[in-house]
Amino acid sequence: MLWPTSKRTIDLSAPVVMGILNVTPDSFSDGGQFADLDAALARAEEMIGEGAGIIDIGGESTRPGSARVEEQTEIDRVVPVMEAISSRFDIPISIDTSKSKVAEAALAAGAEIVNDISGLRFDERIAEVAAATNAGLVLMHSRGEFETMHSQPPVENIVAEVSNDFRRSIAIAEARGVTKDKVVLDIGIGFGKTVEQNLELLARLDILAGAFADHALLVGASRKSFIGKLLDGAPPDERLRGSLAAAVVAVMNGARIVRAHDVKATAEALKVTNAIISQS
Ligand code: 8Y4
Repeated sequence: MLWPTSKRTIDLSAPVVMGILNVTPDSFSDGGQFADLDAALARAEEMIGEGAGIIDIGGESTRPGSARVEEQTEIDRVVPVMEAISSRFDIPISIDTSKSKVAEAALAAGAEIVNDISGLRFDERIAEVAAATNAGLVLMHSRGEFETMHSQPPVENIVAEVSNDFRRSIAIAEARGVTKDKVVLDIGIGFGKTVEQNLELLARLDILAGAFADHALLVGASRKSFIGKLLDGAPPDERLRGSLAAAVVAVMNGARIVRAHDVKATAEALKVTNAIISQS
């Protein structure tokens, strides 16, 4: 399986790790812009050495309780980082945003994939911006508006809902000029889902992989709260082993890309997983 972007074709025949690079301000840092940029570059280089195949960069936190960030603020945060990384390293960069203006600026600064956690529900023009440069487009499933997406009432059949919403997102993307081969789908672990629904989506991912065989699937379970809840309230820095279990199951059930904080551990676990799958 291959994923064409504006700059290259990404080989998805073996699992790919998408490393997470947050450029939201750190309340403990007072080093200013140069220190932030230097830290981002160092982390990007480290993740590349650890086996990342894509780096996902976001300037707006989507954690429960986070406020929306102004468009220009988000652009000012991500663009210098994208320019610095893309000029120094040959690695695909995705822009984690649900705003078309931010996506446009990021693509001009060296990004080649748009990762939209709203699946085109917040700003459909994201699709036009992606189409204009032949960028890759990740359409993630989520429920509710930005402020309420982590507190949605549970739905009766989560696999059916995700499947219906995927169809809707794909139709918008295609209507606005994105070709099918550019679109990767993501079940959106933790976005408006109960612990049980997150588990069900991972357990039944093979159904979605079969139903959407034209599209690669991406899964991001890394350090998410359902893992903390299953591990007796473990904090995010104690969720690595649980995150690896989720990543392995996701790939066993058809995921091609895994979004993760801990790139080295995830890449190793998925290398072994893929060797096993390839032998069957
Ligand atoms: C600790 C740290 C615990 C971060 C939770 C989190 C996804 C995504 C996010 C995903 C895609 C997050 C931007 C939430 N999750 N994009 N983005 N798929 N495609 N929370 O699952 O990492 S942000």
